[in-house]
Amino acid sequence: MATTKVDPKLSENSVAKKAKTYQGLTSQQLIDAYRIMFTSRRIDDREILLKRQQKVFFQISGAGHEAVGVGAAFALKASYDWFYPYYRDRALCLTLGATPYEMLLQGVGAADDPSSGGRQMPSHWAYKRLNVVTQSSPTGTQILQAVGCAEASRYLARHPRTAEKATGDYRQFKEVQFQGDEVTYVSLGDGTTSEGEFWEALNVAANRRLPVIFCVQDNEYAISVPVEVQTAGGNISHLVSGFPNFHFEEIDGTDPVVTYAAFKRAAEHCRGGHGPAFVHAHVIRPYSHSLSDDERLYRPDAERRADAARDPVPRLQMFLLREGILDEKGINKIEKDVEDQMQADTDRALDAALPQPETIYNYVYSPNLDPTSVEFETHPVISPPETATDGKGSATPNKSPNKTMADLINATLRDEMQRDERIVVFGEDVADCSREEYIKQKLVKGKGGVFKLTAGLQGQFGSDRVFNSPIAEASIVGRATGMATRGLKPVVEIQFFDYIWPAMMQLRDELPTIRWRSNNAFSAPLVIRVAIGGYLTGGAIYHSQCGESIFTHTPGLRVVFPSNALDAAGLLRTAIRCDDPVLFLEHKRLYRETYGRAPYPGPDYMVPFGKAKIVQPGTDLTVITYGAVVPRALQAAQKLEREHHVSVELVDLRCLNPFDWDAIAASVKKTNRSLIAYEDSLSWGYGAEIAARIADQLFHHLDAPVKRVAATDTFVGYQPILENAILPQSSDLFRAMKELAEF
Ligand SMILES: Cc1ncc(C[n+]2csc(CCOP(=O)(O)OP(=O)(O)O)c2C)c(N)n1
Ligand SMILES: [Mg+2]
Repeated sequence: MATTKVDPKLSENSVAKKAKTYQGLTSQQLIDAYRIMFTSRRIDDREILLKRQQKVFFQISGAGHEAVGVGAAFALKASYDWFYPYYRDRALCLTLGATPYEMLLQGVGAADDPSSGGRQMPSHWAYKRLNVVTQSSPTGTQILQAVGCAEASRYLARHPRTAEKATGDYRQFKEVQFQGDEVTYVSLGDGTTSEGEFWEALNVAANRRLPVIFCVQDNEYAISVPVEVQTAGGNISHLVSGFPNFHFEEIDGTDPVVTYAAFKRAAEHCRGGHGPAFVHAHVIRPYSHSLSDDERLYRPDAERRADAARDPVPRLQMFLLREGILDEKGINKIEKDVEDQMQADTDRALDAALPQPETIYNYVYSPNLDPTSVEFETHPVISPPETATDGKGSATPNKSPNKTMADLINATLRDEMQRDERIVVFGEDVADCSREEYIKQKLVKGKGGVFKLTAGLQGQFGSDRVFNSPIAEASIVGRATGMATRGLKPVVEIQFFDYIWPAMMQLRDELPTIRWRSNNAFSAPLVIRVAIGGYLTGGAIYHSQCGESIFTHTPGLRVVFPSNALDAAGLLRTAIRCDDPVLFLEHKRLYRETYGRAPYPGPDYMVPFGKAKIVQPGTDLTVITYGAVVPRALQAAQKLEREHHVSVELVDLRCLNPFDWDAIAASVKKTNRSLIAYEDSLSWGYGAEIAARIADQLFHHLDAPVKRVAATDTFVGYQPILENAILPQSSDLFRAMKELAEF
């Protein structure tokens, strides 16, 4: 925190008032508060000037929100507590220890901008050393992550060994720190309380009594939309007051002393383990929403004048004068110091080196651990049948050594959880039984997932590590992201791919962007297991969808789609041990299929990402596919061989991002014909990209057009006649292969 020792000659009154404190804040702290608040406002003014000179490219101010930031930061601890601020939190960040120079570096987009290396707009704070976690632009996405961060604090306090350094996987690169009683601060505007994720977050925080302080900075506007349009009844405090376990404060957030006192009480409640806190701070917005907005279009002068009368910066100045803490000279000295420093910082920032174009690919993925490398390539170690794991415990006698994909995923989860205490598993219905006593009293057997993939994990590892979540997919992914940012390894489940969409903001704008947008300061490696796909006979629209291309179209996310039990085990282990976020797609139809069963390949079996498998070699044409189309294509290929002596090379991609271009190219160069088959609807599907690349890069090797077989451009119907017509069948594949061979 910046401190100003005021010359006693300039401010004799301050000496006289030295002993007095203000809700625990000393005179010197109030002087510091003024310096910081004035600095914050002047950085905004400087950025506005620089924007007009086209030296910065965007500006959004913290004006009017300075007092709440300073008061909150005084009550909390930098580099100890955790912070998920939003863009108006300039003064909070300055108080925690960020410098004006660092902020100006972000404004100009400098290479050394510590928040993002020139990748994010100004006021998108991230200061690793201060535990200020990288911030994005979508309103409200930070809230669930903050909840996850608080959950991580709780977990680490209960499982301290988890924080120890380990080698041989992502843990080597993920330092974990915790204090035991740290709190997580998260802030948002009044308008942002309209987002569903806000309510999901309050619900979880209340229910789990998490040490998180929600700070709603209510300036009564969300761009041009006033608070009464956002919030039923116009006061968010009234709406949230029914949540249990909370400590509530509704305060004048233009007063740093009032704010400090409120945050002290809030932090005490959280640190004591009583639950979360909610601080509703009434503030003002003296500048327009951002420099792209002109509030005179929707706010009359009188309203703006009324706001200005509550401006926290002149108010604190008056307070200091009135209390005799500073005199006019003292104020002038502070302000001049700030202005001089600002000029020097601005000059320096404008001279700072800019990021170079060749750096754009840095930190899309982990620079430390490459999941395509040989480190992730191991061989199966098969136990004799009588001791092989059957997915329900390693010692259970076992008739056949061949296990289903469901069994091997379950067994892999068990072994990995055994090996790495940072793994937590949660999602809808994943626990055996939330009411533990029913299990303990042997009244029930337990569920463990609607497909039973997580069966027995809660029993073996306890309810801290395996637990149910509310039906709130954004909360599953958002909380997991917060936990992973802190160093845990959540392996969460989305029950059906068809219901992944509430989590889409987290999946598109948050999780995969964290490493890149923070220039590698933060990362959130985790695994999201998702049951996907059709061929269910009766699954209909909402239990049969694919849609993987939406996620392979998202940089920063690894996407895996195994077709058999052995690959599922090996790829899941790679997903867990690697240092990137992974979407692990499990085909429901394959969970218990006879095709592709295998013995458990042992506790270290891994398949590297981006390595296709040649399911059968061939010479006449190449079929590139994955997932549940693999067994259907194999059946078609075998029939074609039998009946027409056409030799098909069948390539199972196994991993969709990264994918094995080398294997595709080698095969197409050999056969000169290619068919891409996928279960998703045809147009814009995953195979479209593969087809385009083959056409582009292998044109001279082709003897026939690049063909595709996929689902129709419809949804999946319930009646089996419809489902069969919609999803690609073995007969469709047979026909297409035959045509291609005859071309
Ligand atoms: C999900 C999402 N929708 C819309 C926007 C555009 N947007 C940016 S700030 C904002 C208003 C936010 O208002 P409020 O939460 O009251 O915060 P304030 O700016 O007033 O501090 C909007 C609509 C966005 N960034 N994210
Ligand atoms: Mg607002």
